[in-house]
Amino acid sequence: MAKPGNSNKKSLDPAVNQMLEKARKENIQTVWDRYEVMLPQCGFGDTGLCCRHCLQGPCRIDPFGDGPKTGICGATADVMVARGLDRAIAAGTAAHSGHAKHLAHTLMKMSLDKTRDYQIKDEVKLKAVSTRMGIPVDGRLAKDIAKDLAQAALADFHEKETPVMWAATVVPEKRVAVLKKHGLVPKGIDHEISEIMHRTLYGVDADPVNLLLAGLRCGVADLAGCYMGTDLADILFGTPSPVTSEANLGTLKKDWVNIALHGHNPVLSDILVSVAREKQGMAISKGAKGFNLVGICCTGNEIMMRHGIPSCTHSVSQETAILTGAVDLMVVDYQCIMPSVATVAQCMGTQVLTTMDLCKITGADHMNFAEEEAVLKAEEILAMAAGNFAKRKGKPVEIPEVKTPVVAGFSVEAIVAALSKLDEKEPLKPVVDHLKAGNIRGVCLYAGCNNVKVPQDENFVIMARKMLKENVLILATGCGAGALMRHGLMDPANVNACCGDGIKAVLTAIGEANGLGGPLPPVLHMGSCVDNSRAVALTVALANYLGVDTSSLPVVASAAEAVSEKAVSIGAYAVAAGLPTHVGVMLPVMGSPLVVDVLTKTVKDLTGGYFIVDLDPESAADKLLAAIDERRKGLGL
Ligand code: NFS
Ligand code: SF4
Repeated sequence: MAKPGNSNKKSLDPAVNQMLEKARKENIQTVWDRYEVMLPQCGFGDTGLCCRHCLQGPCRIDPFGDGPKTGICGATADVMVARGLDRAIAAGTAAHSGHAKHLAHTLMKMSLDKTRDYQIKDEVKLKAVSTRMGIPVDGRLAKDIAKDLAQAALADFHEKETPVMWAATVVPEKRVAVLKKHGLVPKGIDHEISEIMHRTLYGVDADPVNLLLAGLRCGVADLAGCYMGTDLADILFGTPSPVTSEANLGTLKKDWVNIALHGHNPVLSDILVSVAREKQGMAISKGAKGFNLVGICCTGNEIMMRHGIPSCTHSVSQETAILTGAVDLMVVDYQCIMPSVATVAQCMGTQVLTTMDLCKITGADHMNFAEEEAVLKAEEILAMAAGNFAKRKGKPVEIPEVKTPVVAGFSVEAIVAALSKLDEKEPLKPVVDHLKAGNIRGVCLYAGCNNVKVPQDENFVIMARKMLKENVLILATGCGAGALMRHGLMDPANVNACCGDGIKAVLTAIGEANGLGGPLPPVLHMGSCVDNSRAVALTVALANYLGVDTSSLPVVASAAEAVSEKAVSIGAYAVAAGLPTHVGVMLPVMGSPLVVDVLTKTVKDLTGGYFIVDLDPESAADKLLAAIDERRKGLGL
């Protein structure tokens, strides 16, 4: 066993490093220690050349020596790699759309009065989305519209005559035509996921290109799941608008009942935020100054975007929140929750509470959360946390004094509203004018996770800083947003130091037109991972305004430190949408030169998008800048 926390450069974040030092002293293992003992990782798995899809396996292919060149069934390296990638895309799609389906059920329960704890917070968006779905809205009660919309959402999961509406109605017509031409329009979200499971079964699809096309189509289904997740969350919990907050472990407060909300779906976290605000007395009665809710990962993004709740940490460093000893309760729903949080929590005497039946963790407590009694459950959770505080009170904690100011909340609606202060009739015109003038060279979205294989935040920070100097407008979501916020890139005070003159002028003009007395932050926080849909929506709005397809725009994306299969499925839809898409860690595809060639080159002829795999942030940024310039040229700019 390696010694815990042998500190080579593990994170760029000083707060994280401080906690890792504490872990080392107290002999508590973290993700970095477990990574070290895992090395060297298996080369077959690393390159995608191992298959366990049937009981004759496991099979592995030797790409270099005299070992096997096919699996026992005859599957080639190309087939193995393509099958593996497809299953990752299907898993990612299942997660995003599972989150969306959950929200559709919440909306349905609300509209049928099965729960009174949820309301329609954004009726304008309810009507806009419903209209897009062909649901009549005029003269109807919001609840009735909501019921139809929930039904339409649920209908998008199974195979039906019409395509998946959350895909077909959210991209430009030109893009729909491209997708149709190549058979990339999904018929049903669950249908595409299950078809991937079918075709990657022992003895089914053995044509790597056919497999990859199905993977891309499933990627488009993933866009639908994400888009639906964003739409329904905005309707139920409000569409974000700019809000100030803070990030990093320094947002935990010694004398407060600290509750860390971790996971993804606002169905639980949003209610907890509102109930905690009303029930501060529960915390005060236990000798605390009140409840201090903080977010981790994407649930953190959801409640930061809508309520300004601070984010305490993200992704690979989630254990460090518990290592402070100051968290009284970590409440999780699903996705990206390392099972190790329960182990670290046991060492620190912290309670972890799982809340969804599909995500229980040994060592954590479980309480099933249901919309029917959401407020009641929220009160129980708050009481649990307050009780834990009473036991913790007076005991030593170590909270790193590190936090950064954040301005978040940049939904497309908020961006358009801000731009309309510059041009009321054509809000997108100022952006397009700046694009033409070169003040905005292009747009780059940073998304996805932090990966233990990369010094935490390094790829994101190096790339974003470089591209800001090159006048690229930067959008961010997920734990990519987390990385950039923890390094000050969502603090307007850093615009001067970080941005090129062009982008500085743009951010300042928008900020001042909106009465902020200064610029917008260098990086615009668009939300959680499902909210990558917001970046797609902005791209589509620009494409429609210019009358071009999305693949013509100088817009690129990067999952610079990707981990989850969700990042893979998002990458698939970014490519299907026509975007050059960078991945900053190795994808398990290198064992098939054919698959690599299709993903990085051939697919460009189909969708206009393609993958760029580059582990070096400097050269990755250069490649994205080159892709931006190529597209500018294509547009005659
Ligand atoms: Ni996206 Fe968000 Fe974070 Fe990665 Fe996980 S929380 S859904 S998968 S780790 S960005
Ligand atoms: Fe081996 Fe083929 Fe079975 Fe995969 S499906 S484990 S390659 S025999």
